[in-house]
Amino acid sequence: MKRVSDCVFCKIVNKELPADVVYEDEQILAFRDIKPLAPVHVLVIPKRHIESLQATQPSDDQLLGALLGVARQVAKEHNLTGYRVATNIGKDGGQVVNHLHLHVIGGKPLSDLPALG
Ligand code: DGP
Repeated sequence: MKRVSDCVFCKIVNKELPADVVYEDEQILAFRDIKPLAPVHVLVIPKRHIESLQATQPSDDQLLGALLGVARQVAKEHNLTGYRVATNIGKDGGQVVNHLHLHVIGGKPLSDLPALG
C-alpha cells in the first residue's frame, strides 16, 4: 500500500494519528473532519496515497466509484436528505491535504455555505 511518511491522512490510515472513524474497509477509510463546516462533515479517502483526483488513472475508476458509494452510505447512515460531496484539487482548487479525499457535508441547509478551501 503506497504511503507518504509526512502525509497526515496516511498517518490516520496507519493509526499513528487518532481519528473519529465512521467507515473502514480494505481500501477506504472515512472519518470526521477535524474542522467541520456543518453538523456532518466526513472525509472519505482511499487508504493508498493518491495526491488528488487529478493523479488518478482510468485503472482507479473502480476505487473512485467505491469512494462515492461510501459517501452515499455515510449520508444514509446520518439520515442526510440533502448534502454535498466535494473534492478540492491542487492549491488553486483549495486543497490543503495532498491525499485524495471526498468531503461529505450536511445536516444543515448548505445554500449559504462558502466553497471549501
Ligand atoms: P482540503 O482543503 O480539501 O484539503 O481539506 C482538508 C480537510 O482535512 C480540512 O477540512 C481539515 C481536515 N483535516 C486536516 N487535518 C486533519 C486531521 O489531522 N484530522 C482530521 N480528522 N481532519 C483533518
